[in-house]
Amino acid sequence: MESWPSPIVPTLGPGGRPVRVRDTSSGELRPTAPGEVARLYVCGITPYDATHMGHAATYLAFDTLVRAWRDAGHHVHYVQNVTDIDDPLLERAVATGQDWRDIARRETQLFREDMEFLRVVPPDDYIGAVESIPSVVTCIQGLRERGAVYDVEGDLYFDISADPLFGDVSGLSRDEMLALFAERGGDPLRPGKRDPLDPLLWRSARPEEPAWDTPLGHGRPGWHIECVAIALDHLGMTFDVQGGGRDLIFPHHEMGASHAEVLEGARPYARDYVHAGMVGLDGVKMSKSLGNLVFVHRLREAGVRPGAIRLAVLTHHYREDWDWTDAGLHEAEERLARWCRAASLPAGPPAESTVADMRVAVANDLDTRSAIVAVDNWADEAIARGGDSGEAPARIRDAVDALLGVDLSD
Ligand code: 5CA
Ligand code: ZN
Repeated sequence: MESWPSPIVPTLGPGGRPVRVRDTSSGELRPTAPGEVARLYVCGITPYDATHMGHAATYLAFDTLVRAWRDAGHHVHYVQNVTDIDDPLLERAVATGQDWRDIARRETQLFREDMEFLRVVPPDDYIGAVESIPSVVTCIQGLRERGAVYDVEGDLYFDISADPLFGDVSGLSRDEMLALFAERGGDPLRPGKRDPLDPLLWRSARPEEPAWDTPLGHGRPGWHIECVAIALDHLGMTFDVQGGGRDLIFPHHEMGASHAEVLEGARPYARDYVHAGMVGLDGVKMSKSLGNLVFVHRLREAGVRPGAIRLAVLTHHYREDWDWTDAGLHEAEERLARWCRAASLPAGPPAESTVADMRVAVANDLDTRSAIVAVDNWADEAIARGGDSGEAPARIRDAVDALLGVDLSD
């Protein structure tokens, strides 16, 4: 699929720091990306509705990782999927009388426009589930050769007992897994399954549902195997970071790791599993199914600047759960105005220690909050000095742009 145009990311030269992130599986803060190329997979949208601030916050978290890695001197190979065939799309199509393909096309295009507006660095490979069906089929055939697939009335399931290390991504108890599996698209109660937690790999064709002719029969892919097929195709085994929101830890990332490790007979699937917190509205997780949403395109249409949206998100640590509020957006707009004012003065305080503090902060588990405090301090001093003496603020503008994606010149 087409990705979206990239913003220009300034380079800051020597002095970038090695990046550490918290890995969900081990619970540790770990150094990332030992190689020259940092390999990242972030789970993309299911395009049945517009991008809300929860999605945007998750993509901004991983955008910060991309920027921190680049600053540390890595080339980044970034892959993201689009779940352009799945139950929620088909349900929305039935509910609204539209073609599921038109919904997917329209909402994916809106997502691209939102990401471009927010100055998010695009993935190098932006891959749809539908275009990946041949790869999904190859993966399922490979799992079948390893004895990890069985049939329930024509649908194919993954046998989690094929993976002796099943559960090591989430570290959840079986009861917790069962509850989340039922809540997040699983079918623990279906008769004929060997284990209630076994996930669907392939769904045979149902009347009125789209299906593809493949060596596995007429049907469509399950969810977890979609991301595995795309990640293995484009990044290969043992890539650096598997990212997404916290709601994907179980079952999605647990199942993905399990599929890939059984298929490849190697581990780990990803070195680190990194998860962003959930963004809510008035104390409730923002979700398409609940309808309590703040859409990026609505803010865009209301004339809110992308830098203000970025700062409203990046003042929170990416791992925390937080609520989107008008007050938070207003505070971010005021901060952006103050930063722009400071950066437009002819001279200001020396930049280098502020830039160094920002680089340390983002490399330390994407601590954008501390990076923002460093810029606040610089801006306060610049305004207090009144622009009479000191350094030109170009270096600060570059660092704010490179690391936080905020353009102070617009
Ligand atoms: N297509 C799948 C992933 S393969 C999917 O989860 N799509 S989604 O549209 O539901 O979510 C897209 C991304 O936004 C996921 O990483 C998800 O974890 C994240 N996300 C969803 N809701 C929120 C929220 N309220 N706060 C933060 N992140 C969220
Ligand atoms: Zn995914």
